[in-house]
Amino acid sequence: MTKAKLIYFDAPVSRGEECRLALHLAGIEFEDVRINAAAWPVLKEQTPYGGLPVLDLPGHPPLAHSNAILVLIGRRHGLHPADDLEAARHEGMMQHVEDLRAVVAPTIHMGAAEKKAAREALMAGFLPAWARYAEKNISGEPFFAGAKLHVVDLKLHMAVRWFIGGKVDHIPATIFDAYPKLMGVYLAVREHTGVKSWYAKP
Ligand SMILES: N[C@@H](CCC(=O)N[C@@H](CS)C(=O)NCC(=O)O)C(=O)O
Repeated sequence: MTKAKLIYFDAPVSRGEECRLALHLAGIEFEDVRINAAAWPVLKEQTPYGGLPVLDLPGHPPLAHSNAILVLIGRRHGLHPADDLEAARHEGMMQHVEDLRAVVAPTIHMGAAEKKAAREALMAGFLPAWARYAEKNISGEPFFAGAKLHVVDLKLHMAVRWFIGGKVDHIPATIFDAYPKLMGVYLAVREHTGVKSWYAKP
């Protein structure tokens, strides 16, 4: 292996896409390995913790867990704070996004009636609370900590984009409209030159 390899499912979403964006913004040339569902059961057992993304760096054991991957890329390439306390504050928000995914992901494979009930319950409690806490901890503008984009912003962007696309059944696409700082991070990342250049790639 001569260059970094990011392994994820064949979709521009979630934990994999935020790591691809971080690698791209860091200027790291990497192999973008996209796994199809049929290949996953065999590969799963070969990954460190049974999940994707996995980052392979030449000469090192594979790295797993999106936040660990993002923090490593961020630290090495100026996309994560050098100050350890500020870094921990960013990592807290990154964990907040993981908490959101952990609660919503189990509803994806539910049957129709169970899914409707579960998501309506999330809309009545967990999701507005999640957004409120996210909003409360965004200290800057337009990004999480001010003028500069960090890996935490990529993570927040992917989380917001998941819901506001209107494709999560029983969750209105307007869910985050009342949270201007959260929406501001989403928009600022979407409009970032480096992010745009990733999506302009052939
Ligand atoms: N904590 C891990 C979670 C990894 C995870 O659950 N990834 C999902 C895709 S976003 C996955 O691999 N799902 C397939 C499976 O668990 O078999 C991370 O942050 O990367």
